[in-house]
Amino acid sequence: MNRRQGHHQGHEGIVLDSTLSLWTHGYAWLPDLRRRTGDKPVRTRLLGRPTTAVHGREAVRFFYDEQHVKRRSALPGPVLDTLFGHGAVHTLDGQAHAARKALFLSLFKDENAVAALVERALSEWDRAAGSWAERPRIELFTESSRVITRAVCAWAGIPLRDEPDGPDGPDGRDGPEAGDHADDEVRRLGADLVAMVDGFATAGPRHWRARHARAREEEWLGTLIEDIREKEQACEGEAERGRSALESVALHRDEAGDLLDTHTAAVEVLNIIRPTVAVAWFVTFAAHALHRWPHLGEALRKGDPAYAEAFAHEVRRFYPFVPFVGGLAAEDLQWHGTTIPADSVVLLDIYGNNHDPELWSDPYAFDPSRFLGSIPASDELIPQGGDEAATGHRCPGEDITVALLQALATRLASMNYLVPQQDMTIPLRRMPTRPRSGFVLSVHRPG
Ligand code: MYR
Repeated sequence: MNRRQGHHQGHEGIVLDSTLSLWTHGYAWLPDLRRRTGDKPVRTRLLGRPTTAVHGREAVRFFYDEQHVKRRSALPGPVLDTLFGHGAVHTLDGQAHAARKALFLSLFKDENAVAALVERALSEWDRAAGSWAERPRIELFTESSRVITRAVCAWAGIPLRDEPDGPDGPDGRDGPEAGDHADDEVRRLGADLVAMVDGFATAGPRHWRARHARAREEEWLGTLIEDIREKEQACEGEAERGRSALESVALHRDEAGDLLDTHTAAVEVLNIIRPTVAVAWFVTFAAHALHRWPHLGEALRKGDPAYAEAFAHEVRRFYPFVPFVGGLAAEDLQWHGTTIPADSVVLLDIYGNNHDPELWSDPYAFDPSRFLGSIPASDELIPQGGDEAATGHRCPGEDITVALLQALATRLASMNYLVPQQDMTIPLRRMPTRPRSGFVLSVHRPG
């Protein structure tokens, strides 16, 4: 684990590039390589670059030490074109990262803000559930992504667009309560946000859908940001009022005191709303767990928040979502007898960690009670990254994820529905994966 000025050792040339194997094996790629190398760190090549994959609690601390691993230039172009966006907080280190991260922390680490978002999501869920009962079947993944899209946009102060040239106004926009047109907009925006996540790890049509989705939404959010900046200039000198998340990003100043350029600001607004909508993956996994192990529903319906939180943690641990996270070695590093050359890729095996028998007893058993009565350590449960959100690169939206998931899973467990025959297999070769059917259910009309 010591850093040192060493030599690059035999990394190039003899190790075959694993990129194809990653695309064909998906979540099993790193765990398979690890089984083959025994306890040694996995050495391979990814997208032509020498790569070392590490795992375990000590590896989490090693990986998140900024002296060891840097983010700048680490993320492959196709991942930025789709998932995170160019110029995103995920690509920053040091002071620039700390200044940008402070913006996300101010929005996501405020208990009242988290509670307000959960409340909105619950009322959107209840409203939508009324309409689900009118339909023979619904697909939970898509429906929950729309529920969360509507909630997070209202929460973040993002007005949902009207139809172009539609009847509701000359500027082509309207508020979140705008009825049918806003419904269309929720459908489109929700689908675009889902597409950005769905297309980051494939070279096929899903990738292109993701790129188009990102381009479309970056452009739209850019116009909203410009509007806010113009209005702010016009109102200069007026008393400051509470800012929405959208306004906070539009008016955020970086470590040099400058506004973000419009494109980067749009990227960061997407980095607020897209991961929030990605909670739909976990909601769908929660439905899968409730179906597979019905006694969990009984426990959730008792309404104990500690159990609901434990359930949410277990969904995030058990089901495959983030496969791994990566960065570049900041300099030549030593890791358990292996030299990691400067500028080579370092991966932290998230899926492997979540199922590591050294960390979890019976890791392939779904058991929320493993999280009852103990708060998981920051280097132990890392489905959304390790270390601390406040000082490092851990996901700042983790509290929101847990709070939303526990609230929506409890609502789901309390809903009266049937699960028709369907293909709910979760293919590990697909990244990101989910039950193939999207989890179809048939909601009973109350009364
Ligand atoms: C989100 O929308 O931000 C939530 C989804 C996060 C998936 C994270 C996947 C990380 C992949 C990193 C690839 C690194 C390759 C060097």
